[in-house]
Amino acid sequence: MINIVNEIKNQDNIVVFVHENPDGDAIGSIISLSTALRLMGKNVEAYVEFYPSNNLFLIEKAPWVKTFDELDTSKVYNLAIALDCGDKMRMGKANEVFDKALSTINIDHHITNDNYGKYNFVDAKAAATGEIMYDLIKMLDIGLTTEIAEAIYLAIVSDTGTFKHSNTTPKTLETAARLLETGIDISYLIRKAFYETSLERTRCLGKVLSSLEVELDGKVGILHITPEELDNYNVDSQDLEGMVDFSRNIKGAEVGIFIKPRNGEYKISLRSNNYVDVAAIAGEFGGGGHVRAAGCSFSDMTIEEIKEKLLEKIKEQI
Ligand SMILES: [Mn+2]
Repeated sequence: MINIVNEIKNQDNIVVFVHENPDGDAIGSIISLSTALRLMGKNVEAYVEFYPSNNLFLIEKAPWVKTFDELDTSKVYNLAIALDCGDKMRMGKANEVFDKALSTINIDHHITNDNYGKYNFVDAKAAATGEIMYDLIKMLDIGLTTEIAEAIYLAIVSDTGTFKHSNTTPKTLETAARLLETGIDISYLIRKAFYETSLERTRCLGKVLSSLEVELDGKVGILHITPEELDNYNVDSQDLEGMVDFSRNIKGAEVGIFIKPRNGEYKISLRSNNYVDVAAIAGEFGGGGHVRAAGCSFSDMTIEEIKEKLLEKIKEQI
């Protein structure tokens, strides 16, 4: 980590990226680090693929975080920093800019990360990249402002499912305690990020739930929505986040699957409760993630064919 701290201190003209389809950890990490770099007086730019609607309330306070629409892929930065991005290709369009940068840093907590940066810090024990941001920002000698604390808190509660997933460690809670000491309004933050929802999303959830099927003696719950069905609802693909949990929360289920359309293919969310390694299953199909939460994509296949492929692999672990 000290190499990374020194590199950041010595550099200027910095760009920060996170993975495509950014989640709360990605958003919280990019806001917290870019805020800290600005407080250090650095020229810093930050780009995400799009703004997830449930995190807009925080992004609005960090107007320098732009979307890919404004990313100039020909620009050469002195330093590019990738956060929460287990695979370089998951940066999407930003990957090209990352490659061109004169120096690169990769900070992440995905166990599958292959250290693609010039400087790397990958801690698979960290519950969220936001947890690493807390340590990094402290080492950069930047105080914990309300803005930084809110962003890191969002990152941590997003990846731990508000401290209920097994990745939550004593260190996670200690970090959260330090964030709470700044006086941030955590109940407002959690309501905005996790519970407030649109009428359209609630209606779409009804459709998704009605697709439920159970397989392998009730050990696998499967949800899906087709592109045609999705067209009937005014929702974005990020509005479908979290729906997968309904399939793994059924009593007796070990694995939950949600098959949803995204960019002309099917994106698969996989979750497990106790013993199935869904990262390994996603890995079989070119995806990745964590042991209990992973994802992959399929193109040119029907939902039935996808289910069959996934069940074949899941069967080996059940
Ligand atoms: Mn993460």
